[in-house]
Amino acid sequence: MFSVPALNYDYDALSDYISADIMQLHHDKHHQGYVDKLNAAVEKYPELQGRAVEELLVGLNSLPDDIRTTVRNNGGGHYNHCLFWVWMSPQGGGQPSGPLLEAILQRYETFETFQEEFAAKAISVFGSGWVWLQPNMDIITTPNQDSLLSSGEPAPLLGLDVWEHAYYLDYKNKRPEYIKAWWNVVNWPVVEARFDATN
Ligand code: MN3
Repeated sequence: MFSVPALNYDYDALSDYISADIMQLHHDKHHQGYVDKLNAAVEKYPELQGRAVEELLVGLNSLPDDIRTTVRNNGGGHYNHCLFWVWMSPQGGGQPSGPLLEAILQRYETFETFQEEFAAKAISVFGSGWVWLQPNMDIITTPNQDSLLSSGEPAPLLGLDVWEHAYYLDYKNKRPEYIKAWWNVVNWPVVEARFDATN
């Protein structure tokens, strides 16, 4: 059975940028909803039980027809959100350092240019989706809760949820303001460790 991991910080820990109301709803209701639907789908197939969510997403096309879309949406939602919670921290913000910063600068010349390109991609997502930084420094988007793992991509280094549920209570329709604020909570040491692990 899959479960929603506890946050490493209090619901109000990011409240200068993301309110406790959003964090609680997003974590306890939205993420829990993905987990409940994922569990209900996998329950029908004993042979799938015990598989990691990553395995299910990588092998999406070989899953039984009747649960493939459910796993795509809710397995993807579970995987994406597990990462999202640890990509944020009340001690976050600033810039990365070390090899990750070097790779960003090699590709984007300045950290600010990287942030601008990431924000532009995040703003470009029509409707609900995510924007990702990949190990090769590409910035790409996915619709809905689609996981990069299902399209043969490596696991992302960093990602931002641009579903309205992630920001609407605080920022209303102003997605660019949410993106700008979010940089202040990005947990760069986690992103650096993910990058180091790919090299
Ligand atoms: Mn979300």
